[in-house]
Amino acid sequence: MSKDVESNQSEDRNFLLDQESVLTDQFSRQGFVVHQAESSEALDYIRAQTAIAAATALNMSAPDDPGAFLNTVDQHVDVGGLNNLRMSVIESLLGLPDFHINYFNCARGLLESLVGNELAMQRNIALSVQLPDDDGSLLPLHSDAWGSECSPFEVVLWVPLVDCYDTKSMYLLPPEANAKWVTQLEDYKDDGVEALFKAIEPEVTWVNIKYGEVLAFTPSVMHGNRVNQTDETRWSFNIRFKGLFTPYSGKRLGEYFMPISVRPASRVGLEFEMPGAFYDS
Ligand SMILES: O=C(O)CCC(=O)C(=O)O
Ligand SMILES: [Fe+2]
Repeated sequence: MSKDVESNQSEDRNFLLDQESVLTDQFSRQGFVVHQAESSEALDYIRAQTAIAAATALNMSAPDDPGAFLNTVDQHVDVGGLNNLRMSVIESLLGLPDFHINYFNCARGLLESLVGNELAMQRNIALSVQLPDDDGSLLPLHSDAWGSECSPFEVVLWVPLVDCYDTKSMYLLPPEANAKWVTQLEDYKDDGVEALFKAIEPEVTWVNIKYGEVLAFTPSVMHGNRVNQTDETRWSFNIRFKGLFTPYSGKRLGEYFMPISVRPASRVGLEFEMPGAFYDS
């Protein structure tokens, strides 16, 4: 092999556009990116449908101001009724044929930059509703990738329906700190995740995000939430996306994930059959 060919092969090329490189750097450094929603119509549709579904489940009429209604839903439901409300909202939203495309349209370009332009999307709708001071619906510190179900190629698109800040939001450990702390997990085997959280707490980033913005993060780093100590209710969706042709673990294509953007060259490739007479013997 000539010297030129050799050096070309070892070079790490980056043909990303400038704005893609900015997103890539942010995502690699922070483990997440917060971005303006790309379609306010799509986001408003999702919020309006969620508010209508919640009001219906609570035997109320559709609210004039969906954001204010969701933010103060603790005036209409208590901790005991919360899970039924959440499940009923999810069921209503799953009945909308255009929920998923609207959700994707909130961050189509962002996902294409961070993940790829041939994508699989989680079918189920994951919704968090966190009432003030409720310790019953917490997601303690974890990395989704620690379970055998999650592929590290997944990215979570987390969409809030209300402004989220402080303990009303969620936290993540940036990748560099995560890489350091994962080597020390063994030390916390007996004391548990609360002790681990206390140890990493000074290094976590709390995501400050307003309605109108979306968050994309890698669930391979440690993250979670705490008791919501604000006096407002958090409403957020978390739905996963991954490159269609990246490895699948427990969450399979056609079951947990569905293909949402298949390019024609891939269709040709997937449908191609080698004519029998031309097989190498
Ligand atoms: O919404 C949260 O606070 C945490 C979400 C989460 O753990 C996830 O989407 O993987
Ligand atoms: Fe998670």
